[in-house]
Amino acid sequence: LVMEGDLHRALEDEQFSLFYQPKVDVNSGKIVGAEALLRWHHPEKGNVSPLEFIPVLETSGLILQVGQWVVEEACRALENWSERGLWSAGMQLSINISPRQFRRERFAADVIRTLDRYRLPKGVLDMEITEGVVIQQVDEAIDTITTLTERGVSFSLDDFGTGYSSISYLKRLPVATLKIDKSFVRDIIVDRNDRVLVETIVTMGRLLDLELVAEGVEQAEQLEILRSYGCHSYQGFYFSPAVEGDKFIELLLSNRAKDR
Ligand code: G
Ligand code: G
Ligand code: NA
Ligand code: MN
Repeated sequence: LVMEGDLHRALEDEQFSLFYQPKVDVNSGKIVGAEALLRWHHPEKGNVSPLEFIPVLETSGLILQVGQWVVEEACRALENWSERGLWSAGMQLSINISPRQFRRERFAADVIRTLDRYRLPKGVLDMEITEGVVIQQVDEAIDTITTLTERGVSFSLDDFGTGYSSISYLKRLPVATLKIDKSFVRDIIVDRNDRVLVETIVTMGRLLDLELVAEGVEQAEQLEILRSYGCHSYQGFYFSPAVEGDKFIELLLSNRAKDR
């Protein structure tokens, strides 16, 4: 059982870390970005799954502080990778933004201040949101996205297809990317319905000039199908799970070696 007190201490004692899962171009096989995923190592319990502790962060309101820590940590990582020449133009790091964090009035201002403090250029940071962030107050959500887009932050609609009215949000929200949920990818080889749904999402997304990222790719044959539909990039255990910072730098180094 995850307790709120443990999470307060986790923040103070720096028990949180970010792991990074590469996003890979379906054609070149090269890393084009990554998703940062929050990890918690409890001194006695060991690693606790985000599925257990993120809901507690949400209900306690601690997600506001932890979310700001994630923004900072992502900016620090981007600064580090850029200084080492590992983060080329066009690559993006995505962070997950929870609804409560996104809806806070000062959210955009805080993010912009952090980007400025690290002197990060436009185009390096992406935010993954779900339709939960816009379920009420769509106009406010559009304002927040627009303000951050002007500072060079892009937005991805996460878990696309699993919500209640994904298509109506797509019509209104100025996002750059659709992330096809892993539940559609899992059975894509054996389930014709999933193939039809994914092909339709990719076709629609391309016609709307959106970037398409497939999640949960575990097998070469899944990747092959996604490539044939025109999906741009993918994440999944087939290439790599989320890995710690040092390991991710190794992946970036071997990625750069592919240029030579
Ligand atoms: O890799 P995985 O088990 O970490 O992720 C589980 C869930 O936790 C996913 O739904 C993911 O979006 C969410 N998650 C991971 N990191 C963060 C984070 O930094 N902030 C928020 N709000 N959610 C996150
Ligand atoms: O909700 P969100 O899409 O942010 O969650 C990402 C989740 O997907 C994380 O828990 C991450 O560990 C998980 N994940 C990443 N790649 C794969 C994969 O190839 N297969 C499965 N089953 N899960 C994956
Ligand atoms: Na995500
Ligand atoms: Mn997702």
